[in-house]
Amino acid sequence: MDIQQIKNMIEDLPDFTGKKAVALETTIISHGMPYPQNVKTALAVEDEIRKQGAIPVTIGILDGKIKIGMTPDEIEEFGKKQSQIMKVSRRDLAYCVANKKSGATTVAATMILASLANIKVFATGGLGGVHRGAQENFDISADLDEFSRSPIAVVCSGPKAILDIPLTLEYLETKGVPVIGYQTEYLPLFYSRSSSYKLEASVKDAAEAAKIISTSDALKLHQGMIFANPIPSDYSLDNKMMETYIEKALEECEKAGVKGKAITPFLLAKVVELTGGKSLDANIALIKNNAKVAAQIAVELNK
Ligand code: PSU
Ligand code: MN
Repeated sequence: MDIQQIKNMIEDLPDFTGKKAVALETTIISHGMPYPQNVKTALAVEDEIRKQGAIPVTIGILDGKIKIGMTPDEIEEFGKKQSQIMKVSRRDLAYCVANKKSGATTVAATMILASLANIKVFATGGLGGVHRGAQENFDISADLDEFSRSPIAVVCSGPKAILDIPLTLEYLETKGVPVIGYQTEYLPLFYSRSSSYKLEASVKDAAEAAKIISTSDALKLHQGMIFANPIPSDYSLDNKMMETYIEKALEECEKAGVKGKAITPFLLAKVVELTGGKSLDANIALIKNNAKVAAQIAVELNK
């Protein structure tokens, strides 16, 4: 593939301006969940979006070709190949495309590609953020900086619980990123519905959320925002109990000497193991719920 071909490929990307589209990432499929639950979840999430009258757009890179709207077969392939597929964040994008590799996009990379296709809303599980011990290990997810670059609203259940939550909130504040509670005044903690972190902003429904997105665009802020949507109560796990599992997972991560982008997938898999699959059920429930809310916001945005 030469540079001209790559340029043509990007010009050929679909344009979702004025369409009720919801972007979906692929790292959660390939690196965030085991097979076959990952594929089943990815397809169920798409259905959830269609049910609300919106268009699901799963994003990934197949042999160097950017796919904005993957087919069920392509999703199946990503789910099966798992870590054989590159985990692609902002820094990996150009390398992956130029070398015709297959890449599963993180929140950051999905925000970039979704914005290229003029998608305004994106649903995921939990955000990357500032890791515990970041004062020493400098581990801060590229997801956070992306919010000050790509103009897309991300519906999630808060930062992943494995992170340092207060530092993540501080970082987002510094970057000027709105963190808005969806029907809650407190930050949801991924596996758990609530926390003691009081948010500065909240909305009561999708119409209010859509109004903030349109206002941000009208003000030409050209940045993303976060809608933090709590996990459904039937699946919410106890904060304190999860903390003990997370600490154990962090210890094992350190012992195994896991570094860089492998850390988050390692921790998520460890927590699934330690909770006997309960955290996986929670993760599946919350992402479906986020997809539903994201679709409702996309519908409101295009009224
Ligand atoms: N949330 C999940 N599962 C995941 C992730 C988030 O429930 O697999 C992924 C997302 O793709 C997110 C990435 O962008 O983890 C963050 O990785 P890192 O911390 O290495 O930036
Ligand atoms: Mn990291």
